Amino acid sequence: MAIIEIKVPDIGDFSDVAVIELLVKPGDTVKAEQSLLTVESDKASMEIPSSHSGVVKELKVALGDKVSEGSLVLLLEVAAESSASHQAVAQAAPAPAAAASVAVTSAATTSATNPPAAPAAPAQAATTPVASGPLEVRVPDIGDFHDVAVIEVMVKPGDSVKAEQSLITVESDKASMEIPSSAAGVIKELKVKLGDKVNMGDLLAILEGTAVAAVATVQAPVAEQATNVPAAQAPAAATLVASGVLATTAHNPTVAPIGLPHASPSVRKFARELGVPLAEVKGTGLKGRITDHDVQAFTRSVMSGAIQTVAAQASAKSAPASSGTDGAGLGLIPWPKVDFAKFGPVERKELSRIKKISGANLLRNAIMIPAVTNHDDCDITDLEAFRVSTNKENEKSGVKVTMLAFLIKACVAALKKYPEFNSSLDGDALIYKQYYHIGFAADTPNGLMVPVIKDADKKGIFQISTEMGELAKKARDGKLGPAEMTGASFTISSLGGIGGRYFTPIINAPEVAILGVCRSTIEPVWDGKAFQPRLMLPLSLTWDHRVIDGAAAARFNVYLGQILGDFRRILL
Ligand code: CAO
Repeated sequence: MAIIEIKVPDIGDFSDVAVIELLVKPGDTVKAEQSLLTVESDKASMEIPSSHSGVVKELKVALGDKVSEGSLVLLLEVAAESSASHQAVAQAAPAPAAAASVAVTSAATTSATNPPAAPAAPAQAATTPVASGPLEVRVPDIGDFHDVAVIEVMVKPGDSVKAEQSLITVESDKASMEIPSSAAGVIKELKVKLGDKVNMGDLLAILEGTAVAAVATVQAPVAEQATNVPAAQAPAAATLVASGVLATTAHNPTVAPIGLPHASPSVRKFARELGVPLAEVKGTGLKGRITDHDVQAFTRSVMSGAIQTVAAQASAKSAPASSGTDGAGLGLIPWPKVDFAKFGPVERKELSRIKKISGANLLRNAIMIPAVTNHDDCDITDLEAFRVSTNKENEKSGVKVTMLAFLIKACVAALKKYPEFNSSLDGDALIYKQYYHIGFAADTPNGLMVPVIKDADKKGIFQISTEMGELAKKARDGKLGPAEMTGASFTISSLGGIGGRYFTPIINAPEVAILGVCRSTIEPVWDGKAFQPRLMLPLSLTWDHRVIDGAAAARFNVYLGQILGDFRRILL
């Protein structure tokens, strides 16, 4: 075993950079390439990994310390032969950090065997005026970074930018850096978006306006150092190339860079993987820095319901209809944006007010309820014959009885037998309703409405039919009052007058079940000896699995079928 000193390697022109995160402590076993600490300048943060496997004996830096190339970071206990071989490597390579007894692999260079970074040389001043007109801004030489993700886009088309103003932030798993514009002008077109992977030379933006090519006496960026290409060889201004990471303004570490939460690249990566909005996480690290523990704590709070993300609050508030949501609060990928006009003529029409309201409710109910639908058929041959004869008998009354009125009565009987279908969830409790108010979906020119037949258990088929007719007419005329649409304990959605076989209706929360009914048809039914032509009614019962189980749903449907098959059972 041997103790070796781990020192800050060549980190380019960064000197006196603050230690903002300690990722290890004495006693920790670290692997080669494992990050030890995070340092940060005003434009970039980077993690300093260990070049060796071993056990941390002693930390030589504390949070907030300023370090530069060669600063002692920690003492590491390593296997003796490992120490010797590393010494050899370190000595073989032209020393980027001559004083280092053991070089730590640079976050940017990632390999200790890389040739050394170019000495920090001021980039050449190039204040040559550039003719006005479109100018291409490209990713500069960012060293060994390949396919780095754009994690932030700070400008948009139409924005005026100054030379050296940051345009985007890119991030690898070890470092993040801002890419500034090397020229002043107006952003005409952005060529990258969040999540894009970029490489040196990729086109970032088209800039318009009189501009001045890259800036004088700026220090060579860390990213450029990483390429080990002397500054003199850096891409010239054939096209306007954004210069690299620049230290032009004083950095206040208590304030995150514009739009960029104050966290190290690995923490940001961790947050991205979990879908955590870092801007909402309170940092408990040095000067408000967000640590991985903060991200974990935030995630736990969201999962336990203790807090809601801003996106979740916004989507709950606006509860947009159908395609109106971008799914952000759910961590979903964004809603596809398609220019339909590209494929043919189109016309845009706003959704009706009712569609917007019902859409928002349907969306919430579809997402939040673990719903299951049971399909079944029931024999209504005799009931239909009774309905037809009843209507004939009462022709003069002006009241026409449809199957829906019988369905309402049959459902009330089933709800009485299986009361959980007539309940609502209230936290961890169920509210069993002692009343039977049945909603029925009504198709209106403005969209779906659900009038409610109150106290259906106390009403006869004629009264229910009469009320249904009145309420359906009011719904179609847009004259339903709020009281006529609220208070349902169970809902029926009948498409029987239209057609179809089965469907999966969406539960009308806070109810826990809904019955969908389609058009009855004559079907051959085996009676044990022969096929008989029977009028079969397709049923689709959707239920909330938090409250109801599949067996109960099957029993409900069977019982409903028995009643509709022989309505006398309702008296039993
Ligand atoms: N099988 C066969 N025929 C049926 C039937 C069924 N299950 N249900 C109704 N019918 C018949 C009726 O007997 C009537 O026949 P006649 O014209 O010969 O008398 C015809 O279909 C039309 O009935 P209706 O629809 O006017 O009356 P209803 O009581 O069945 O329904 C109402 C009333 C308001 C519910 C209905 O008009 C309606 O709006 N339905 C659409 C509901 C809806 O949109 N649901 C989907 C919600 S999810 O988006």
